[in-house]
Amino acid sequence: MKGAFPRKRQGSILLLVLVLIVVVSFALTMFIEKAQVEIKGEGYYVKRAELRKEAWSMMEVAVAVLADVKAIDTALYSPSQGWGDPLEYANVSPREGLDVRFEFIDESGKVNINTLDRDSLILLFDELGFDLEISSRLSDVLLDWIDGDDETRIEGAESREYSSLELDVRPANQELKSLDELRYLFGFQELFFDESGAPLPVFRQLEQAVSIYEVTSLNVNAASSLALRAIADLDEFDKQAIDEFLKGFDGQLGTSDDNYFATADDVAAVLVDIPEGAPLGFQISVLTIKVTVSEGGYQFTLIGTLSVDTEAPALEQSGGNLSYPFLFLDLREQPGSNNARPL
Ligand SMILES: [Ca+2]
Ligand SMILES: [Ca+2]
Repeated sequence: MKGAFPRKRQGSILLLVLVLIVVVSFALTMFIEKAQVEIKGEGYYVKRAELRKEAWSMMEVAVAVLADVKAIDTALYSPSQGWGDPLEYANVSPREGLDVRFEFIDESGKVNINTLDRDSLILLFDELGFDLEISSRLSDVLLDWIDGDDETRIEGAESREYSSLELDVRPANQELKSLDELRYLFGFQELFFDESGAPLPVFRQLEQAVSIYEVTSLNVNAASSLALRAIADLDEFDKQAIDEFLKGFDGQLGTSDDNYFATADDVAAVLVDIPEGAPLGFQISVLTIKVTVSEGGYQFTLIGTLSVDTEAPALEQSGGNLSYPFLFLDLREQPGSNNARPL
């Protein structure tokens, strides 16, 4: 016997050491992986903060450009006035590597869904391709959601009907605050959203035709054919005449010779037979600006809706001298789950 331990004992110590090495390396690997995930997470927040700042600055650029154009032309009619590309207009270049995209949505070219009566709603859903049975059901459900009472229309739904659902949903009994709210209404979810809750193409079509903002006269420069039909009583022929005028001589939209209606005479010249009392205008009253900045596989979106006719009240700190050119009706960052995500 030479060693202090018998051979068998030495074998089990060796095994113990090996096991320890395996455990330690496993723990180390786990630690490194976790640290990597945390570093990635940290990077995400840093990037989001950075892109948020850029998006807000770009929103300021867009608003400044709109204010400038409005000061010169006295009103906003259409991006063809030159504000469609705010960076070019203002001669501002984003810092290197940053991609900036602007999207303008003229809410005054749409119908306020909250004020449509049953017949107009049925027409709207019919235009979106639903049959009469579905269209009239959707209309009743929507009207019950908006009306202040708790009496169920023939095909509608009030809190009694919603109480049979697993989800804790009740009619708002007030106007829609956002079109996204529609996902909670009976029947709308299946028809306008997919199983994961993402909007279907028909929801996008709806968004182009209606809005939740109060618009007193429809801007002919941006009016959807549905809006023209539903509230101005115009037909497809009139819409074609309008489109031809907007396209300019080359017959294409988005080129430098695009026209826009800037006076009542312009409208009268193109639409010879305007139905009496049709609420037709040629100016933008409510405009949504969507700014998306992206860099290095991350993007961030900021959305603002402003009333073009209304100046914001003067700031008290400026002694009443400094006022914002427009009144923001809504300003929101795209919900966190969709914002600043790696693309
Ligand atoms: Ca109701
Ligand atoms: Ca009701």
